[in-house]
Amino acid sequence: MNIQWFPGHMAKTRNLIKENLKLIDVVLELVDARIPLSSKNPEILSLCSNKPILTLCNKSDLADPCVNKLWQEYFGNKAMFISSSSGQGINQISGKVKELLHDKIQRDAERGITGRSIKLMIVGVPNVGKSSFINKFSKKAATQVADRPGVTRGKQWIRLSEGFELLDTPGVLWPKFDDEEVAKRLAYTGAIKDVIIDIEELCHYLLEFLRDNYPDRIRERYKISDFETLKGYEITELIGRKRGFIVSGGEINTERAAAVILDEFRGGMLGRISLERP
Ligand SMILES: Nc1nc2c(ncn2[C@@H]2O[C@H](COP(=O)(O)OP(=O)(O)O)[C@@H](O)[C@H]2O)c(=O)[nH]1
Ligand SMILES: [Mg+2]
Repeated sequence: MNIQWFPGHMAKTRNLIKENLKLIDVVLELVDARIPLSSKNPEILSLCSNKPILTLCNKSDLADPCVNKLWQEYFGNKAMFISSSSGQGINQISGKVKELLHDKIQRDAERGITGRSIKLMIVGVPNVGKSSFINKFSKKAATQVADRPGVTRGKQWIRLSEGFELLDTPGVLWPKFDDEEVAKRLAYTGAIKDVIIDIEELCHYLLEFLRDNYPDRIRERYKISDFETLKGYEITELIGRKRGFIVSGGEINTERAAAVILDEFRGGMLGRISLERP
């Protein structure tokens, strides 16, 4: 379904990550807090084999805070909710990483190994915020970018405070493509390009989800009512009419309406919404 991930590309990414992993103590797996499961790479566990993984649910500022709480209970202490745009939660990451490595740090100390830096790598599917995260995380804590000789040429380590080092290039993982529901959720959040899924169809499904889960948001944003029993395409028409998206002949320009609705959803104008619950 997602044309940018043909098998050759996947094999290349897989090898690249495997190679980098040798140097890494903890993998930071970025997912989208609005769709924590759908935005996970299907092979993350086998890809990272024996390395500890800390799941960072990014864009938590766009997700429903009540649903974030449910996910936090579901994941337990293996996940954190953060926002790479506001910086929320970023300061707690280093403490969490040390917690995850507690046994290893203790073992090392008993053997007299101290002062080793803890090496981190970011992985995640497209558009979850990897670049934004690296930017924010390193600005908060970076002292310098080190070009380390001896490892793969050109590999850059960002030296952070408290003895952390972060690989400056993220591992770009492929999303799940076998499940249509998952593909739709990825498309709503912008992880899969619209060319792959018809935007009107996408909008209809989104409106039906909102009708069932967040009806007040539709009411407030689009000033429409009596849509609770309507189908997605009928709600699109209602909104299109309200907004005056009319073509000559008096028909509603549903394509334009769908594009605007999706844009507004992605821009956070419908408020904080989670598309997936535990
Ligand atoms: N609201 C919000 N937007 C974010 C956050 N993190 C990233 N973004 C936005 O998501 C989009 C993709 O981010 P980017 O860092 O390029 O993702 P990447 O493809 O994983 O590197 C950009 O428009 C970012 O501004 C976040 O925590 N909150
Ligand atoms: Mg990027």
